[in-house]
Amino acid sequence: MTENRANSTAPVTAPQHSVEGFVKEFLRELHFGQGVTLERASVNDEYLALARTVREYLMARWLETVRRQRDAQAKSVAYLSAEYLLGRQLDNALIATDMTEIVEEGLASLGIELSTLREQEVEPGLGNGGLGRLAACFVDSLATMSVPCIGYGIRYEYGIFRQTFVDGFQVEQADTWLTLGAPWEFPHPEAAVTVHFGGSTERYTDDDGVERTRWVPAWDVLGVPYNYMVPGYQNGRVNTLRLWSARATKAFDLAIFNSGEYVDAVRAQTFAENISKVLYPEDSTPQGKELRLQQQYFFVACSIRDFVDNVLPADFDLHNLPDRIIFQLNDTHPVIAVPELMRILVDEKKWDWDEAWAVTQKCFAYTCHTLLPEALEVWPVALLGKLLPRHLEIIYRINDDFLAEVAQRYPGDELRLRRMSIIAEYPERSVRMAFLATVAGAKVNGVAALHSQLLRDKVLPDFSEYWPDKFTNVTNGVTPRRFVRLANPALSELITDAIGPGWLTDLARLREMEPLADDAEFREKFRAVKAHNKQRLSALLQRRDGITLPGDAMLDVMVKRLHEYKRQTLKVLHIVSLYERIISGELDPTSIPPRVFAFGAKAAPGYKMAKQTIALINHVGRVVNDDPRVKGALTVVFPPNYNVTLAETLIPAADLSEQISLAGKEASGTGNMKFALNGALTIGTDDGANVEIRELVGDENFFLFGLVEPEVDALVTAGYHPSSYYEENPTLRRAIDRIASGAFAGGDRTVFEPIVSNLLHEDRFLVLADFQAYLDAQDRVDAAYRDTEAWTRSAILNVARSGYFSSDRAMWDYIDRIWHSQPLAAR
Ligand code: 26W
Repeated sequence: MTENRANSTAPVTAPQHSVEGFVKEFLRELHFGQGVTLERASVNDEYLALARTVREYLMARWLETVRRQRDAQAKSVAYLSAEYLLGRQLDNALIATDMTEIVEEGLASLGIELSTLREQEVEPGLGNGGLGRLAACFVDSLATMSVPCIGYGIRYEYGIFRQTFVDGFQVEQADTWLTLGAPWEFPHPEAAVTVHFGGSTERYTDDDGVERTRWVPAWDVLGVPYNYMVPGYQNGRVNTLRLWSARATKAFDLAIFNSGEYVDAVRAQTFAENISKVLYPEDSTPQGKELRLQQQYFFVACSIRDFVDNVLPADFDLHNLPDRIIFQLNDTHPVIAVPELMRILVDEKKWDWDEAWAVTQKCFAYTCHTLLPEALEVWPVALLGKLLPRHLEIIYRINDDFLAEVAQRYPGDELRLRRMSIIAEYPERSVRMAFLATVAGAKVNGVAALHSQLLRDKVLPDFSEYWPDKFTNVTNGVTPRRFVRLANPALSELITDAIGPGWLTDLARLREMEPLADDAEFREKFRAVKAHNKQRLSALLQRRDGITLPGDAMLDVMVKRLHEYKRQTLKVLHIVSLYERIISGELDPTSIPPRVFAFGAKAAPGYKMAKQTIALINHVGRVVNDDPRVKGALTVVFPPNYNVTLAETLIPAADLSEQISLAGKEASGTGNMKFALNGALTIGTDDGANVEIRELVGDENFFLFGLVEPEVDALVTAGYHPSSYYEENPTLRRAIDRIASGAFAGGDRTVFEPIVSNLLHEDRFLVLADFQAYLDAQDRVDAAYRDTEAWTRSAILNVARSGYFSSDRAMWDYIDRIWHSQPLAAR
């Protein structure tokens, strides 16, 4: 039957790659897909028809890629990530298929502008920040490199909240990204898998007389897969991203419906479907909420089930699993996959424990994305045991075996056992997910050189001593397709004119541009690109938010999640200090280059200090922008709802990239890479990937300031007293006093009092200690900016020397150091 079907399958062919072919297909989609005529079509009708037309061009490639991967049975990467911050799909698909011109022309012939339809797309914001965007860059690279990969995650019905400002304060709104239609997804309800929760475990003797355990769950949900295309860049490949959506199971409702409790049954349905309802907006402070653990187990259980039952051939011997798969754990969020695979092998497949553990240990690798101790996930044993009783038993057994091994290597070292135990006893008995991932993973990596070093030395020192070879570094990267080609077409054209198009898949080739930094004509063109991008940004902000940018100013940008360790407050103090020095007559505003300070940042809804900081930026902005004494010299803008789409217009326009986290706190950063690749200079601390950026672009093209990590450590150990900086530095004191005076809150001293008193009495992230160094570095920025030719030269060198930060390179590093998989042979 299957044989016959395979033989009789007609080849799937894409529509004709021409303007006429496109127009025909587009109108067909409009008529038969949307059910409207061109005269009556809304912008949304046209957008949906366009999206469906473009995906038809990808379809043949997708089916072919899946078939080839199946045939080859090559080792695949399963990227397990609770977040994918994809950004808009349309333009990326057009670039991947090289269709932009055809589509532009075809639509124009119908009187439609492509740019209007582009703006209709609501981006899928299924992630919080860097970690989610990294996952999206990685799957893009793997598709472009023809490496077999499935991305697994959650199809949240509501992604990261939409941010609005009311009187300068953040107000969150639900992100209803699905309401106008979701043309990029392919739901497969028929392929749903069942996931169990709760209940208890019981011992029994199997047919062979072996004592075994089984899980008797209490309730279950269905996971419905939604497939998304991940097109490689003009290489004919399309990989799959499979996101899971929760539905109530039939059995579940039947039981309750039959009991006559109709309303309860419907409520139970809602309960099940809650699991994939909303993305947790917390970035770096895990909340330990039951629903979050449900989400984690839900998507991981669906994914492993899917891989074992659907991706592998029916007769596959699971002893060979490590030859076919590596599950890459994107932070600790999917780590519950470890006991899940053990449960399948031991309880369902009836393997011996040791046999199962040997295989499991080869199937996982773990990436850590943080250094903040409070960001390391722990799950209370009480909660985990209630939701996943069998998994808890398995974790205990893994821990017992592991600690027995450690005890053998370090006899009598009780303290070490306590330190290394996967189970923490204080303040509450709980499972340390990072430890579980480290014990189970074949490899553990950090995301920048400095981070990987600190991970070994500070976060997991006992483990790196125990398994020195387990630890490795892979510095993050970003996809040049989205963050240069798509976001910055003008620069892309300039680069391609200069060195040819090869750089887009081999970013190291940007080096070939280096000599052009000394070519006056090229510098002129480079500046024209920047100016063009600033105009484009200016037009967008006017349209989007009614924000007017001044004509000719340095664009100084800080965009990232709002977090104390990232130190947006330090930037505010810089602005307030300049403002205060100008209005007090100390600083002549015409003596400094005019600057626009642009911010973009969402705060976790429950993070008070972060939300206050947002309000402070907005309030400072209002006062500064309205004061004629600084008009033209200082402008503060903070467009709400910073997301991937806004980043794509903001980053290419930037002159200065603010990367000012406290040294030793930012694991890597990836925004820093996007800015450098788009020709901004960085002002930054010696932190995360800033270290590597500076090494590559050169000291003279980077504004370094601030304490280095060992100095931070020493200062904190010695006892840090922020108020002494306040007392000893009049510039700092005047800036803080101005905030404290209520000058930015209509005279009300209470509004920003928490920020002021936090800075003076706690200042966990050493803002005051780095203040003067930051101001001095900003003076160097001003001086450098005045020499236009030298600045442009530095900007060009930033682009030319940042090719290392391609996510393609990062993927090769994962392949070499962690996965040991191979790209599919070229056709
Ligand atoms: C609620 C729990 C939680 C904890 C951590 C949610 C999300 C996180 C993420 C790890 C936060 C995050 O995005 N981390 C960032 O990951 C980037 C990609 O590696 C790095 O570049 C950033 O430095 C790191 O902060």
